[in-house]
Amino acid sequence: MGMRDMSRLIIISNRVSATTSGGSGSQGGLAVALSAALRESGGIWFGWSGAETQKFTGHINLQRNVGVTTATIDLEAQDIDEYYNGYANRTLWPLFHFRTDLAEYKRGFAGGYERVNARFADTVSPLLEADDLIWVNDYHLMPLGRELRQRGWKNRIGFFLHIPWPPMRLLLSLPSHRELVESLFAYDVIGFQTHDGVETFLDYARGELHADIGDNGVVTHEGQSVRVIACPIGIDTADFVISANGPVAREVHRRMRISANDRTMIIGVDRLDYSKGLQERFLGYERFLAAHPSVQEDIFLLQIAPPSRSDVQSYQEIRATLDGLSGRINGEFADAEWVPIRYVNKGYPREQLAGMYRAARIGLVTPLRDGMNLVAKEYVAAQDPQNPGVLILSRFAGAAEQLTDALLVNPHSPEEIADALAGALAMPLDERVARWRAMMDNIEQEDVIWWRRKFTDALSNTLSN
Ligand code: ADQ
Repeated sequence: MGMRDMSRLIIISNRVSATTSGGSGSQGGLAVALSAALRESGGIWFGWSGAETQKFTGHINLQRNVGVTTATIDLEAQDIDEYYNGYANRTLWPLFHFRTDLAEYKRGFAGGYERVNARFADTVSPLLEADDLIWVNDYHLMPLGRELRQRGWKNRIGFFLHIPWPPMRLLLSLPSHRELVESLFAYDVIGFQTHDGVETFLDYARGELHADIGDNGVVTHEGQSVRVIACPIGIDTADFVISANGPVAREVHRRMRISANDRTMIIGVDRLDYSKGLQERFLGYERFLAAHPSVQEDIFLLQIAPPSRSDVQSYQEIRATLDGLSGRINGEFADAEWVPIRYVNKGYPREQLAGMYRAARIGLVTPLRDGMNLVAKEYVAAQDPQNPGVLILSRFAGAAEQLTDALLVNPHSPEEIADALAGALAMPLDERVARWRAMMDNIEQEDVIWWRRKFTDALSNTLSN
């Protein structure tokens, strides 16, 4: 219908990370892709600046960089505590990653979440125009669509969830689960990473709300309809391939080979988060070392894990656990010339990361739950087509729906991880190439631009609530 060409796009997310350059740098693929979308259609990216202010004023900091306008607000300490560190990262994140043991339910968190969502709606409203396409991102902002409707906005408003949708029985443990889910019916389209996410959402809509499930994923509840779609996020594949072949990546690759001293490298790259299965990964790797003494010193694991959300206690705890575990495994197996795990707590620019992925014979990606997992896709995109490495991937990453040619493992089983490592090390070149080609076909077709178009087309073509 061409609506996409006519409407401005308004992207709203917790944080704003528009790129100032055209592409590369240390920016993630998401920022690159969304910035490109904004440049095409015109529009604004709105969110929290990341900064704290004494008293919330609703003052908007507008900036224009290379065709992209960003609009950011500062939040008060109490907002950051209750909304960001509280409800988003101590309630919803653990619950949606199946960690009911870590989820904390406090009325103050829920109140802060509602307050900040209302503040987002109040402050973004003066920037909106009647035919803007509004795209709300992620679990921090689930009630924002409802807040905008209450302020009279009749635009098409869509919501994309970057993390998994939890099973109904788990979601029922959230005190305000019903209100939260009902608020989603203010949207016109809800996007999930996987078909599994769509099905799990429909389970709740059917089982708890007794909603009507129609054709084409349209769900109707108390007179409001929303369309639910699976829309898996991809990476900026073309750009990542260029990075992996560029001078920075090649230099990193060369230096990694020297420092590896002919040993085979296994790589893991994750934010330091309990959902990423780092502990289970180390234990699986330990199991492999113990079972294969003869190849022990021919391999090593490079685990890159920059700390995140360090104001939250469970993140301090997982960090301490991993410090202890990597130390214990290294102490147990290392000798004067070799350590089994190189454990690094910092981030790297994308070009350097691409070179490290390419230098690794195995990409080890073992989250216990993950909405998608872009590292798995980046690892594949960075490989040498003539001599590609092997991806070992958790069945519980959203990416496993698409990357069925990875070696899929249950990350809770150290034996499965150890077996997959043995299988990957022994895999002949023709099988490596065939598996890599099949995965790369998907990563090329369903890249981040495909994802963004799929979502905005669905939103453009859906009648507004
Ligand atoms: P994350 O949980 O952050 O994202 P992921 O999808 O793996 O997880 O994305 C991480 C990004 O950060 C990747 O682009 C990666 O290269 C980068 N990164 C990680 N460690 C890094 C390091 N040490 N140095 C530099 N860069 C690093 C959430 C969801 C995911 C979902 C994404 C996008 O949890 O499931 O895939 O959003 O929707």
